[in-house]
Amino acid sequence: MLIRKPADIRPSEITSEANYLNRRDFMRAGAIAGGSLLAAPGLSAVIPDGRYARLADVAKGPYSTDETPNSFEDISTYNNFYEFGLGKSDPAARAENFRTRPWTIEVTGHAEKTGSYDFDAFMKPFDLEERIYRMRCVEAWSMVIPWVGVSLAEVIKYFQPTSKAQYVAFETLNDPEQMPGLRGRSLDWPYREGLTIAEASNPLPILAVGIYGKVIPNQNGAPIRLVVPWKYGFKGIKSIVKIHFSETRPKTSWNMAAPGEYGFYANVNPTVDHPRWSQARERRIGTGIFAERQATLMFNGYGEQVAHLYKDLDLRRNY
Ligand SMILES: Nc1nc2c(c(=O)[nH]1)N[C@H]1C(S)=C(S)[C@@H](COP(=O)(O)O)O[C@H]1N2
Ligand SMILES: [Mo]
Repeated sequence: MLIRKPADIRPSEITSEANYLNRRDFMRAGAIAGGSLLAAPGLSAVIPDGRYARLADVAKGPYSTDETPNSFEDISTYNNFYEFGLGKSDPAARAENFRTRPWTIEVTGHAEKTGSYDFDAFMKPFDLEERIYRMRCVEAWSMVIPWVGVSLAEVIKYFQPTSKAQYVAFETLNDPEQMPGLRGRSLDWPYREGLTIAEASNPLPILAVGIYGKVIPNQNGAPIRLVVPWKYGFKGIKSIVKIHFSETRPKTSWNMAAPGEYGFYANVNPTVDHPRWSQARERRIGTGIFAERQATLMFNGYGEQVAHLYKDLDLRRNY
């Protein structure tokens, strides 16, 4: 399959000021990224296939690491997105034509505001921020990713969960026509994840819509995916179509698939080994096969921001 790798995009296509999009153009750029529009008036500022269109009005957000980010190439070609296959290169190869417009996000459950939102309408109240975060996969590899997104805490506040809401649950699109991996029974589809309201209201998590200042590649969870940097990567559910405010703890995909291996909390914890491997160290993608594995940090190094959330929890049992 022929994919247009970032390396094949001329620098002039992605770095020119003319390619910066305002907020509204970004939404329309997404329409071309989904392949639904071949040409539209007023889109001359958009790079040819729209996919890597730059986002504008992105403020520098708090909590960014100053560690060296992984390359766009690493971030967009080494992925876990089982809806597109189990191999690390499957999502990049198979999600190229994934349609991310039109895109509807349904908000349901115990909240003052609920309803069905077109992606553009959903995004409108929120400000875009860059957050450069470490991501630690439960498989013991890690990356540093410069996300662009909106604060999940702001999103939660906007929908006004009622006092009954104890958790927020998310679901990925479930479209077997577009997602070849759904034919396999690797997980019980749709992919599901969830957080407590307290976790979701912490300032760290974001709903990401971009990487390196550009519209997020399909394989990374376009048009919108969760990022929770102190938890294992599998909490970062991709291509979200449902947000549900729930009184009870939601079922989550990896916990359902292997409850003895993956818990609900899934906080990065180097002292609790996976039953089949150690979680003490991690391989930073891009450092080369001979690079030494680095120590994994409790809460992936974000303890200062989140340890208080778990002061009454036995982190060895309630993993
Ligand atoms: N819907 C969905 N979301 C998903 C996954 C998946 O298979 N399906 N994989 C998870 C895992 S295990 C990881 S490590 C991250 C990987 O995100 P990335 O490919 O953008 O680095 O996505 C998470 N979100
Ligand atoms: Mo992962």
